[in-house]
Amino acid sequence: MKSRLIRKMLWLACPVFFVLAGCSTPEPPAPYGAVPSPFQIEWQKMEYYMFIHFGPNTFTDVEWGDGKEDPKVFYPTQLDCRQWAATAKAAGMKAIIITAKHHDGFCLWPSNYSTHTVRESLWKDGKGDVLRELSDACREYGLKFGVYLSPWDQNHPSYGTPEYNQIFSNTLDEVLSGYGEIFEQWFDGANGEGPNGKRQVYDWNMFHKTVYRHQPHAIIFSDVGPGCRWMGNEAGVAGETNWSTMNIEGFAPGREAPPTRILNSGEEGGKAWLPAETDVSIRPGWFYSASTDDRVKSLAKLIDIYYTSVGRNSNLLLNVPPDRRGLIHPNDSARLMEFRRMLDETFAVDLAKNAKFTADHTRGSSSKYGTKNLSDGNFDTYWATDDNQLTASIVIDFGKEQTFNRLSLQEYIPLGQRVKAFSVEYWDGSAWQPVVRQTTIGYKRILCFPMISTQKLKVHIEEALACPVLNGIAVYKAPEI
Ligand code: OTN
Repeated sequence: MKSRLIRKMLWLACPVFFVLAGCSTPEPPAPYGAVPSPFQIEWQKMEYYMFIHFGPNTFTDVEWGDGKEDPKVFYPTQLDCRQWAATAKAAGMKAIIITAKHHDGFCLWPSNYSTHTVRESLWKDGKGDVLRELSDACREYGLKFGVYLSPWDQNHPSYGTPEYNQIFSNTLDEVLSGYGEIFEQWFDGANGEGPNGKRQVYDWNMFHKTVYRHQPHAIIFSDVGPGCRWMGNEAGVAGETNWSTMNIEGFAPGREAPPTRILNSGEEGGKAWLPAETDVSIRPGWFYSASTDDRVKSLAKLIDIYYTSVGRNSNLLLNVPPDRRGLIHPNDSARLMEFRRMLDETFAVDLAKNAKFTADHTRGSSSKYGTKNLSDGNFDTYWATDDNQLTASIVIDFGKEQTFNRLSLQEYIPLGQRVKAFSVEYWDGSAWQPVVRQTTIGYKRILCFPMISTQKLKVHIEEALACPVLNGIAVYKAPEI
């Protein structure tokens, strides 16, 4: 009787013992290296949005105007920004960024700092404002709105003088204070100044201060950000290795940009958090041309681009150029809807949603950092290992044979980007067989491979700069194209 009473008292005392012995939940991993701002995190979650190249080039059939075009050539007969916004929304895009001022210096709004604007055009008798119509349409359709302003301006008489920097800053003032929230400010680094051209020394500090004065949360795009970076080509192909970190000291957009291989892959351990943005056009050119109506990128090509951009830790900025009516051409919108349907079909069902995830290492053996966080759909819960544990394996047991050809992995980037190499294997019933060995993960890495049928899949983190922290693993079956 006495011994039973003692045993019962010990069991009751047990939890108190553990608490007193300090067996509490371990602290979260400390952030590693450069980490994103809250605004860069929200930007990264947008993943896919529309670029619009529209201006005099639409009517002159060139990619780079020379600033000498007559403003009267700009005359869209049926301009409808709501059609652009409705198309982007139906395509599953989250925003529209428009070339408010391209290299020809033509302003899509009646700027007080230029005479090469819609005011001097025939459109709406010079009383129109494309930025007003598009920003209103984006608001109506629940899309974010962004602007591209080319620092290079072949029309402005002050270009090439110190005074031009203030004039460009004034145009930024107008655009960034007059059309509501701007989620992204896009600075093209293209600059075709030749030996006869006027060479402009840009005051980037002034430009950035102007942006943040009006739009403190805006993501500034350029070769070297500071919000996001160009990923080094216009083919839609981010690096298989793609770090969202980079060193930008001593670099500037355009001629003084880092080498494209660095832009493409980022830099392991880079001091700045500078995620990649992949900009690519649905047509061969950036502006509309009737000659390319039958050269809209194929569905297969767009799918490839999705996996070499969003599937490689980069956002996808897909350019869709409105035609001379001021409308998105039916060939482009039809392809965008095919693309949307294919993405929806591919990612409709996560085959790992109800699978059993087990890891050989879990931080503090605590469920707070357990593998259940990998399939709960919550961005802010994650699996992690102890600080000194840089390798680990996660086995996904589907409970029955599953057939699939896509694997999506996500790191919890608020704590930095850590994974340097990983491999994937499947169980063939008696042994583990290799699927793929890759490098970085980042915000999102989607692996494509031939159809596999198995009950178990293993993800092995082979090398990491700090303890791995993953907040998502998913498995999909994409239709064969
Ligand atoms: O002729 N170009 O200027 C050019 C050709 C091929 C690829 C890019 C460029 S320009 C380049 O555009 C990027 C955005 O797509 C960035 O703005 C870079 O700064 C700019 O140099």
